Amino acid sequence: MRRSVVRTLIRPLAMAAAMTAIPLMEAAPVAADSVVVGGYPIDVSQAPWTVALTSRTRFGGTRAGQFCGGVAVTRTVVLTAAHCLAEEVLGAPPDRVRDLKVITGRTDLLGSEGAEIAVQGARVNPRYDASANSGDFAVLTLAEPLPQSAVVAMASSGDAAYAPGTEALVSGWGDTTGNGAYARSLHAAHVHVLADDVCARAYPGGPDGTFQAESMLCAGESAGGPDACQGDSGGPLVASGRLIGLVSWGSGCGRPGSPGVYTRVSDVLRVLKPAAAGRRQPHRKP
Ligand code: 4AZ
Repeated sequence: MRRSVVRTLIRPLAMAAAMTAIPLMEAAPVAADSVVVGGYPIDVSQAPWTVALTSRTRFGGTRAGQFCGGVAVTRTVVLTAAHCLAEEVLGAPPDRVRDLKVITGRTDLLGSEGAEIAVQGARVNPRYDASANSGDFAVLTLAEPLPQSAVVAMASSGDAAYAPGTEALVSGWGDTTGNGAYARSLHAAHVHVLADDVCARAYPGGPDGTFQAESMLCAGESAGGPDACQGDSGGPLVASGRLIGLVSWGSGCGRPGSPGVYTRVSDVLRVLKPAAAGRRQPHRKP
């Protein structure tokens, strides 16, 4: 039986830190029954689309201000989770956080490789529902372009990469233990895409949250183990060389029967497409 624990939903690193200051009875046992989140260190060149979302003024410099992940989908566009940009996290709307940056091409957050690029604009999905945690994505525009080699293609709906059983890689600088051990160096874990009915049975509603197949997918291992965790939010889940998910939520980390839940990237495309199509229309003279 799954223990009833405080939800670890919608809590990027900053919110988790804020919450540990609150002596919630249920807060302590989070992930105490989980195995170690079974990832391994990688070099950023193995998942070059992975970026760190940072603000040193808000989160301090010990981990270069990293508080969420993100993924480059064009040379100037990074996707992240909507919940990463919530006012409870940033303390202000994202356009008021002056040093909001992405770090690209850097394995060790405290190293100097790669580049730090300012976020010029941030748009939270207008259909994001924080209470259901659905539509959990935001679009960041960068002040300078990334190299094309840092960009990953998004998988459209119907792409075979979404098929249950597909092996996928999730990457980020989040918690590697489920107990607040945030990584300084980039980590990754192999997980398998799970069938929607498996995800719906894992998260049928109630305190652990509700799985919604239209806007979410879930991935993990039936024995538990490898999984995304706090601080990885907004980061990429890539299968067959294409982006299928953004780290979004889950009950604990790496627990058997509680797979990681991801924003479904085909739904991101569905929401973004009307805007992109609008921009492509030629200007007509009256
Ligand atoms: C979080 O709080 C979080 N195990 C992210 C991913 C998962 C759980 C929690 C998935 O940001």
